[in-house]
Amino acid sequence: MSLLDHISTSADVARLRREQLPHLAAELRAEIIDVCSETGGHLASSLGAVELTVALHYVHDSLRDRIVWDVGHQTYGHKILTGRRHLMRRIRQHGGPAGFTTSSESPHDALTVGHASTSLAAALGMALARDAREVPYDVVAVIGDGALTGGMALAALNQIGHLKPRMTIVLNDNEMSISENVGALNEFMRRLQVQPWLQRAESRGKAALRDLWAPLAEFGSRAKKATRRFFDPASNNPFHAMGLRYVGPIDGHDVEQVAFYLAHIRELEGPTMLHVLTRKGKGYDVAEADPITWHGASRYDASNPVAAGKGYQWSDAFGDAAIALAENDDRVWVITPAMREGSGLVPYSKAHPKRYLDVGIAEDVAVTTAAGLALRGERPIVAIYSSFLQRGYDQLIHDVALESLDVVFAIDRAGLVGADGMTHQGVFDMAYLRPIPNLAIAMPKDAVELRALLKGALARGGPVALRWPRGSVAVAPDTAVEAWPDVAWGSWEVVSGPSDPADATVAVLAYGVTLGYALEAAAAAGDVAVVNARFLKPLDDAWLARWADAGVPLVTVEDHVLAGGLGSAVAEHLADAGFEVPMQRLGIDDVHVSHGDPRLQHEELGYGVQGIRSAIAASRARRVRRAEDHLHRSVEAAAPAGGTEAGPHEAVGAVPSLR
Ligand code: HTL
Repeated sequence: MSLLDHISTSADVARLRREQLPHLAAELRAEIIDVCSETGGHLASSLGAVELTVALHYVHDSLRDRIVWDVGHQTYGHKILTGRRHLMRRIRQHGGPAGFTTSSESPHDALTVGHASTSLAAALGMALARDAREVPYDVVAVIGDGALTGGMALAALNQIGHLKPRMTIVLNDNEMSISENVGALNEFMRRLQVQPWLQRAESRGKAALRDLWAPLAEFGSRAKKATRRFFDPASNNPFHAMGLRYVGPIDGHDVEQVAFYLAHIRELEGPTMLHVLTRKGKGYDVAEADPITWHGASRYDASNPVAAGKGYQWSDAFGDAAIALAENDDRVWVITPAMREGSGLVPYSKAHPKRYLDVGIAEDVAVTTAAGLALRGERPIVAIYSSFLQRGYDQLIHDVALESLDVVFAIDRAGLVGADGMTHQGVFDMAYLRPIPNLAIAMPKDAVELRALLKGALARGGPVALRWPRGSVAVAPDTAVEAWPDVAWGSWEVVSGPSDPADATVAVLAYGVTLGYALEAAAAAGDVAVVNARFLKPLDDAWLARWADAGVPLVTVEDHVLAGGLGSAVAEHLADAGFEVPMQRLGIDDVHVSHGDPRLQHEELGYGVQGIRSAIAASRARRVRRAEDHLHRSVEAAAPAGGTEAGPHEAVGAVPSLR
């Protein structure tokens, strides 16, 4: 029987003998590799945190204490140790556990999370609450070196160092964000590792450690004296300067050592940062060798792991277009907040390294740096995921939009994103962008249109938000920028069915992925116009006026929340213009959508092919009804007073079932 078989909570880990901890870590690592081979997921980060996870559960109790994992993507081990082992084969799939810590999933998860850099502020709040109520529990934040690049994390450190609540901050430093970590703090942490005095201190710490283990809980004065040299050594250390006690760096894969320091630190007053060095992908050759590819793995054969190719993605289409545009115009820059790979920018970063900027996990900095560039005549493109742009909202309004600066937002992962789930859904951006004056918003239907819109956005000037979904797209033909087709700014296009409203029973307005669904749903119906409503702002007013005037019922379809999306925009516009047009709006209705297969979720939420078909049928029936009502009224109007039983009754009676 394995050790893991006996573990479903921290208390079970705490019952182990300390010599058993490395065995538990080995089992946990093997289990994570096996689980991810079936499910995919955040393999490399979870592997790097295995010893840390075991040590945390050995020293702390995640039911009593609050362990706040930053991002929460490195917690597969934590989930396995806390009663979710049997569910892990469905992690990130519909009905299975989330890929991040989620409070509603387990009381062991202190925070619902997925976005980076929140752990320190949340842990600070928990520590303050604890102290206010005088309840005895520990608060531990676990933050990666990547997440520490976020302004929120740094601002929280500033508060923690000021208020000094008792808490442990574990800095899990693997030198990597998703790609190589960036920034001055990162450089400082590299220097910390090579300082000879620290290495000496570390070996002293290790020697002391051997003497001090038994019993773990009893740290007499000898222990304290021996370890004091290692604790708090750095007077020129920025963490120290911010008011934290700093310990480390220590080897984060020596589980006994990590547990030793955690146990010691929990006895100390005030905030202490324990700096642990780990290796992303630890213990799995391929992931150690290429932690970037194996950061977010697709499923693989555990005995012969080969990273699955993803095919040509929307992100690649953007990256390729950006390279071409930057070649054409030396004012074009691309800025990413730590998402080089996900945003398709690896080739761009090599092609135009001087006009490429990774600012770390700092979306706010990405947006305002773009504002600064634009103020000096450059043409920045901020490549950003829809859900992460939420972090740059104030900057977008205050720093870019108020001055109407020439900044293009290349918004990736717009719509439901699948396995990453609730925290990463890109379904709010139009609602929060639409109210911003002079900001244009559009979504292309394919890679050719993406190019055209990107080129058009740079030509238009001012702030422009272009969005595209996660997933694959057909490669656009290899043509020079001058030959890229233009899109008339603000125009929609009928892509199938009648282009004259007089011939249409229903018009379906869709954009992005839903356009494909609309085409499929309307495939056999010659009277249904399917419209690529690619501009969300400005709407195609002229088109709308013509079709509304003809009274054609509209169905809007979007992979976005209904509140504030295309449907809302169209309804508001028609109401303001005095049209009364029957409308159905399909999209996400006031719910948070968790992880799952987006195609199935679109169907479930009523805006997949079936949902559109039903909406078309309902609109068609309504149209027929209206036509009959109209006919009825005109016949009644034409009939002589006290008229005969003939004519009108027949006409109305012919379609009783529709009433
Ligand atoms: N921006 C924000 C605000 N949140 C997230 N989660 C991202 C971007 C994307 N992201 C991750 S994981 C990750 C990023 C940038 C790297 C985190 O690096 P860290 O941890 O050093 O903290 P490591 O993976 O163990 O090295 C996800 O979305 C999962």
